[in-house]
Amino acid sequence: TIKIMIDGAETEIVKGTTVLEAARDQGINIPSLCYLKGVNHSSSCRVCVVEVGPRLIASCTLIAEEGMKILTNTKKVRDARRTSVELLLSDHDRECLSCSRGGGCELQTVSNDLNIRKVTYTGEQSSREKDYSSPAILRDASKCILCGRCVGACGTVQTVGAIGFAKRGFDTVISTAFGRSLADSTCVNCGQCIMACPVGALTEHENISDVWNAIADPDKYVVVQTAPAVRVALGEEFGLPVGTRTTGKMVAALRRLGFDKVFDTNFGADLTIMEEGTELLSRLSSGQKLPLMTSCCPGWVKFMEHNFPDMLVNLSTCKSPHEMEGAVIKSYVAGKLGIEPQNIVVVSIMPCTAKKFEGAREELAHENMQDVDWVLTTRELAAMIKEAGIDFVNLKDEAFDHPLGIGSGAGAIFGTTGGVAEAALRTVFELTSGTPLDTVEYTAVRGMTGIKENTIELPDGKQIRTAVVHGLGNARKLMEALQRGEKSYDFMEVMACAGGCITGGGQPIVDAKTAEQIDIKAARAKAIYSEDEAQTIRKSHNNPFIKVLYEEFLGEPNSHLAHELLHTHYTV
Ligand code: HC1
Ligand code: SF4
Ligand code: SF4
Repeated sequence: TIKIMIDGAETEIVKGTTVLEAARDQGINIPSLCYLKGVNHSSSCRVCVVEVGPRLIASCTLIAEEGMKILTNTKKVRDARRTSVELLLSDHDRECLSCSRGGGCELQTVSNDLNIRKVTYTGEQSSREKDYSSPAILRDASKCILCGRCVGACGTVQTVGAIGFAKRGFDTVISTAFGRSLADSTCVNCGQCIMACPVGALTEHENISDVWNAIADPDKYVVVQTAPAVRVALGEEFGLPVGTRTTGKMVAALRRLGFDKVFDTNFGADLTIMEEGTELLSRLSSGQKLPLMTSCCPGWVKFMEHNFPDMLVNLSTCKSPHEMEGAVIKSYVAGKLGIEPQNIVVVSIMPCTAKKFEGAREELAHENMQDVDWVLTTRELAAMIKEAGIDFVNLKDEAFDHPLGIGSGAGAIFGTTGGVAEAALRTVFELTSGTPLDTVEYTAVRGMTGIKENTIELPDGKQIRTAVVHGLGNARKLMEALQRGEKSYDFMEVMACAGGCITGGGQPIVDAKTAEQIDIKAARAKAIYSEDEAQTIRKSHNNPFIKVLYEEFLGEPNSHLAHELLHTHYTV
């Protein structure tokens, strides 16, 4: 440890700590904008300056040294911070009342905290370009403050590098390579740039009015399904603590919004396990196309298409759970309800922006109909609930509709890293042994380590060498190791977002400071595992309605009909 003086008080800190971290530990709230722990450390905004000797220095990149004397609250410091923020505001589209980031904007918070009451500087305005090309992500340069947090998320964390700084000086912008549209870039639609953005420069491509229109259309039967990770985060949009489970309230709210049926994507996840588990066993016996790689994350699928096209054969042919569920809704359920599939609109509520892109992919259609018509993020669902005037926090719990409203605990854990692997192992193990498993928890695939390796021995002696990866930077590392022949597996679960879907690009946005204080991933993952523990049925093959669906309709896993409806191929 070393000793430093902050505002006249001596304090002992760990060597290597930045002045910003040291001050925040002392309860001194230094404002900042461009700093995002683990993502961006560029000190470009200069809002976090402090006085050290005669100089004003950005505290986010300043490593404290023994004996350093730091002043965080002098007139000189306050004036400099205010000037930096005023300059940002002078070139910012200040239509705050209609901005999607509204009260959650970090620029608004900082400018309020600094008591900025009017913007003194006015002058030339830089780029006002808006890019609406992507079905998933919108970019609005008029809101951009050039902090670089999105560039860190996309380049450093995800290793996609679809967006970066371009041009110089006053003309500097965040842009794609060669100024292409985002839809034409290497962007995989993961939305991690949105999660990093402190303002409203990056948002999802909203489909709220499309869904309101469908609900209002008397000729349409509108069915909604909700992803595993939505229920453990939606409450945050209504002020509930991170990690609150709101499954019953979410269902009640969806009914009040006017959806005709409220189904659970956890059912689709169980169906995926039946299909993918069977596919794994058959690839294991043939020894072909191993490792089998999961295909439920559309960010990962597109990352593969751009970066590892020769390994696309390794992807599971399974559609993702909500796509499978959409296909079942427009075939089996349509038949049961006596409704023409063309008159059914399937809406998926997802923690994910890439699912918007996935929903529109031609590989995910059947008889010229998309399996899923609209995808809304957790944030868009919250916006609809607010618009409808529903008092979410005080809603009484309601249950999902039948028949696609039953999901097992195995389906529930899909929402966190390791969940798909654990769910698959529960079923594959039991189906090969023929006897029930005593312990259902495979803790080896749990936790937030970036790459988790584990070998599972099946009762018949077969081994499944498993790797669980989350975050595309980790996925790239592992894929390159596979290519070099340094690694070899039978089964790989890959999720584009660090932590899995619980921190997907469509989830409630957590500001930079809160993210330092609360372990968001751990809190939401804990809630997901509680969802699993609360179920009496914890294995996909024991879901009673999965059994009925195979008996009445699909035949058996990987049957001809199952292939036609529930599987696809990605090629480039
Ligand atoms: Fe996910 Fe999935 S878990 S992809 O990560 O396989 O979005 O939550 O719905 O489809 O089930 C997302 C989450 C989600 C699918 C499932
Ligand atoms: Fe990069 Fe993901 Fe944002 Fe696309 S959505 S620009 S891949 S961070
Ligand atoms: Fe979407 Fe989940 Fe993949 Fe993230 S990990 S891109 S939220 S499917």
